[in-house]
Amino acid sequence: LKKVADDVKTHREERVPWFPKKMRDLDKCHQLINKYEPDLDHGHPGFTDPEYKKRRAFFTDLAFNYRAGDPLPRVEYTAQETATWREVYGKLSSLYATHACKQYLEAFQQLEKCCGYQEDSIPQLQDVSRFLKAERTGFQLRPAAGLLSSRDFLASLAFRVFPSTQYIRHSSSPMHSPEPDCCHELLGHVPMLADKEFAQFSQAIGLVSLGSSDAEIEKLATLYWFTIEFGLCKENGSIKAYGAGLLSSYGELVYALSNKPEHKPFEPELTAIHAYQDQTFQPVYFVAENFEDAQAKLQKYALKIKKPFFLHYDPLTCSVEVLNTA
Ligand code: TIH
Ligand code: FE2
Repeated sequence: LKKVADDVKTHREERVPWFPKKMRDLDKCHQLINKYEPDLDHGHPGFTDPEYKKRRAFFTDLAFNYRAGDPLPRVEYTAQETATWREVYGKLSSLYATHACKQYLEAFQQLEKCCGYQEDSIPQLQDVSRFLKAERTGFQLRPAAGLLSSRDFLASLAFRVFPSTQYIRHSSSPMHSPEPDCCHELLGHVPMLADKEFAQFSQAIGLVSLGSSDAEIEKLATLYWFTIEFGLCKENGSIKAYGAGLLSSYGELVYALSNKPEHKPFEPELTAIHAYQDQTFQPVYFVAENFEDAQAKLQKYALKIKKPFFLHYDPLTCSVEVLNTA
């Protein structure tokens, strides 16, 4: 089913895909890609675990019942879930000093100091969201039931809203998960969202996506994938990770910075059409000079996407103004 705009038309009366104009509209942006869920994916580590599937249904309900403005639900995690977190946290935090970019390390320290990041308990989305919003970049979290469609996911970023899953990966596979989970959000995304330049870069991709065609969304999602999820960047002559999919997977973080995969320079035109892997490790990673440069390149790329209107984001009302050029 395609959502169609009621209020934006091109000069030829072609219809522009519906898109959210204000934060509340994100309540309608929850289309899921469920091919990697434990219920449907035979390769999922939780596929044969009925207890795990039951627990996941609880988290699905939490996310679907959430509406913009509600407090983020607080969850009491089980001993087994906390044990999985402990293992992931312990293993990964031993790698960060050598593998993560400086922006990540800075934020991670802050999160340990001010936001209860530690291996003995899983941080609550509510506390983390408040920290990001009130003290760092204005980004806030919103519960997601799983992997969202690219269009809905990218649209959220335009409003500095980051959809976050709240369940944890299956205990049998702590070092890599085929789908996002709270380890991925909390250890991969959150520290980067605390960085001002990175937050701006993330919102910029989101804004470009609003009202774009399906073909453009596909390219933007690929750009998103090779930057925010699996991006590498230069730092004092060496290469570090800033992509969340790397920073939350011990296995892939080690692999990405080894000499096994290919490293290519980040060039939006080429990166946007590169094939990607969403089940195992990437065969290629793209290396940015720095976030400023990545954003400048992205803006240049965005200018070439033809849309029959201009968008202006108003941070005071958290809404986009649509200026029709037709
Ligand atoms: N593979 C990541 C992890 O193990 O944490 C999770 C994902 C990132 C992107 C898609 S799934
Ligand atoms: Fe992610």
